[in-house]
Amino acid sequence: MAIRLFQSQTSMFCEKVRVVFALKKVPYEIVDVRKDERKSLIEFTGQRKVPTMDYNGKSVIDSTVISALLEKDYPANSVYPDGAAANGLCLALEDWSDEVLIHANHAMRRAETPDARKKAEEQWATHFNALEQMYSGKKFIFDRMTIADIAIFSQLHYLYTTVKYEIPANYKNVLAFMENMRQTLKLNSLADSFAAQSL
Ligand SMILES: N[C@@H](CCC(=O)N[C@@H](CS)C(=O)NCC(=O)O)C(=O)O
Repeated sequence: MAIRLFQSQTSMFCEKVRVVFALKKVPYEIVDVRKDERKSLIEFTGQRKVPTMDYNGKSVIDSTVISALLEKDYPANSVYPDGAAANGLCLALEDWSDEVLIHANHAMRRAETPDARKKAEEQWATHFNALEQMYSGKKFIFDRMTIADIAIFSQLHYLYTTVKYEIPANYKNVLAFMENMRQTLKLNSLADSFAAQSL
């Protein structure tokens, strides 16, 4: 039995999960769903979404569920903070990133008129303002890198690599966070997607 990750290299949710696998040093195989237009994924799970994990024959869908399961079965190098209060806040921030920042990414990517672009930039300004304060004087939101940082990084990284929008220079803490993540994940450049199997 083995672990397989059905994924696509450009998906931000897949990148989130790849970082969790790498931090925890869990060996896994990659199945690139673009190679067969998701045929093997649909055969295995009856649905199209990535990331999906084949966990020794059992299908596990959704980056949040996959990360939580890996944490339970591979608790070393935890990606959640200590203590229930911090953990609850971390889960809320993971969800905010996955469910809210994703829409700002889609809005920016799909903006075809100056008005739509302006609205997307306004959405991002709201989020950058929140993030700028979250990362004030901190490398990570909690006492170590957690799933909240990883989820936020994945969305901001997608904004940079795929949407081709650069974080404005006045958000110094957000830019410092991205540079810190780049170094921690050993990326040569922020233009690269995270591909390492372990850190
Ligand atoms: N909440 C899910 C979101 C997953 C998701 O939206 N995946 C996209 C790629 S980024 C996908 O596979 N879309 C294809 C589809 O829905 O058919 C997660 O965290 O894994």
